[in-house]
Amino acid sequence: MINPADFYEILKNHEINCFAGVPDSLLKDFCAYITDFAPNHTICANEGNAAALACGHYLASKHPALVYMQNSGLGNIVNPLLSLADKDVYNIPLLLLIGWRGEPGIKDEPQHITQGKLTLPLLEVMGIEYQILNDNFKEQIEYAAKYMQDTLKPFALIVKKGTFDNYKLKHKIINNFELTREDAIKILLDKMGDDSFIISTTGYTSRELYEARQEHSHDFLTVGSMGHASSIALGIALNKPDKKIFCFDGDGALLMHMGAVPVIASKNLKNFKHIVFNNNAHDSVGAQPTASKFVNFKGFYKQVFSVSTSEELKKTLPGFIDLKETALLEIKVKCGTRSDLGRPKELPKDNKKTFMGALND
Ligand SMILES: Cc1ncc(C[n+]2csc(CCOP(=O)(O)OP(=O)(O)O)c2C)c(N)n1
Repeated sequence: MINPADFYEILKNHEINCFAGVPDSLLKDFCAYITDFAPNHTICANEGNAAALACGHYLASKHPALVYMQNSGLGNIVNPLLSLADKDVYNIPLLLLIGWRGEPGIKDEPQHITQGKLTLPLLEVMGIEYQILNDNFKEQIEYAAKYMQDTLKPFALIVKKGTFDNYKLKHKIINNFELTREDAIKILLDKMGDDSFIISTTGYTSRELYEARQEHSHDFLTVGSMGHASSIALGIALNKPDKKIFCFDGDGALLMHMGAVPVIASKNLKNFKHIVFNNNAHDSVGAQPTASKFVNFKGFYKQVFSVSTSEELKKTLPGFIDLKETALLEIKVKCGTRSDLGRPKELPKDNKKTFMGALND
């Protein structure tokens, strides 16, 4: 196992001292370490932003930055890798640190299986050289640094489950909000009525929604595709003007593809309601901060509500639900979930089938 502090020191020795990325559970200990110690560390809204930031860092410092991400972020990063950093475009080096979810032979959730199989082939087809990170990390970083210096090309280190030693974040986000996300979900379900359809975001939100309802036919639990739940909901709401469509979002997911918001607003839908559980963190992968503290949700739609207690939530809900226009409800919640939180028992394909059955009934 690699001690995150040792890994960080070796990177620094090679003048890799800018860090940018989107958190991942496999990288949680390293992410926590740099959150506590690296002066030049930016937690980005999506992986493409992180690659672009790294390119800017290189332009200004002549040193490559490290971009960390879960392999599901490869989709977001392909464009800046191929049209910015690529050797036939600006030819800019950056060191990718990629958490390998869905590694073949290791049991994982359905949304990681194909991505896991294709992680190495995707890098190969993009012409990105890589190594699987192991205990010889000193030599590996040395090799990567030399490769990047000689070729000015990106280089990737792939991180298998259990590669890093434990490191516990010291600078934890402490928000004192009263509500847990799970309590907020229960209050929402109580007031929304059984005929409402919910498209919920990836991570704890979907898992908690699944546990909170006995009957799942009205819930589309988006297990992957972080940041796209609201656009899935939009596609449904446009087709079903008589059905009440709710999107349950996270602040990290909302920020990842925030461009969806004005597009939803432009549709002027009566039946679309957007709800964001704002804990200022990527709670599902280690509670690393998001930038949501710096966002004023008030401008997102014409009607925006913000609550932080169960009392406020109960008071606000009837008016919010009955509004005949798209609106956002920000629910400020604390981080954390139950240690015995389960996962949906049905496969995503079965979820789709029952959901479509109810929606098209
Ligand atoms: C494209 C992509 N990048 C990264 C991840 C890893 N990931 C899964 S859940 C999550 C955090 C989501 O944060 P937020 O939406 O605020 O919800 P919370 O976990 O706080 O409830 C991340 C980064 C992912 N699934 N997809």
